[in-house]
Amino acid sequence: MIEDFAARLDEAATTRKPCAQLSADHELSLDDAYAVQRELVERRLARGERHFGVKLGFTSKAKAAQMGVDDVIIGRLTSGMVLADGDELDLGDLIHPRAEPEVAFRLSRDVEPGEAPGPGLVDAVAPAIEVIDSRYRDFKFSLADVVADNTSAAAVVLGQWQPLEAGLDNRGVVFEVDGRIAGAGSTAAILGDPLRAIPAAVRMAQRYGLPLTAGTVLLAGAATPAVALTAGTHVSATVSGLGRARFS
Ligand code: OOG
Repeated sequence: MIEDFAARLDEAATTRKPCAQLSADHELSLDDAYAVQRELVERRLARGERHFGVKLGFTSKAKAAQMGVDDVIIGRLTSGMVLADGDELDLGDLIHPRAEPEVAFRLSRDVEPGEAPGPGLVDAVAPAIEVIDSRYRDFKFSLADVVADNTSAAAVVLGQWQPLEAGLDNRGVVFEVDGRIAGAGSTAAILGDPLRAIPAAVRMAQRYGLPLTAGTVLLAGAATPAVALTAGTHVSATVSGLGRARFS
């Protein structure tokens, strides 16, 4: 079952044809869903992609309400998802992509299995944009469905890294499409303080066996609801004091 489900989601992504929710005709536990996610990511790695990071989802109440779910989830980022700042994203590779402004952290060293998340694990922070693209029809899913689908992860753009600083808890976030404001909020939307995403990501990664090696990027989750992408637009996310991330 796990293999079949991963194959179904992988095919939806590679052929750009959305599929039915797995939970529509199967009881899918959260553990099963993380097993499907692992298998799905293994397929990317088998095609030559490398581990890049982990991402949290539904760390913001607005996001969770937008999608009708209310638990934090974790997924994985691979090298094939990474765009350089200012690069072009090809919408033809995606089904119904949406973008959201985020904050990214970087692990300074390997986290040992079972190690409690403490200070010094993260040495850098950057503004980021995550592109999500549900492999399910109409972007509709249950919590287990979206976990199996690697939390809708599709692409990520990071701005400049800078040394981790204190006081990230209430920074203005402005999300622009072609210079018009498409979303605005505060980093407070991310678990009250995006720094809380660090222990949350470490605990969830340890629980579900996601890698936490030195250099792993942690995406803390969206600060505003996601915005559907249309061709030919310029998208940017600015986090006060951290600068901006962009793509076209
Ligand atoms: C799931 C991913 C949500 C976030 O930042 O909350 C997410 C989805 O909405 O498709 O990445």
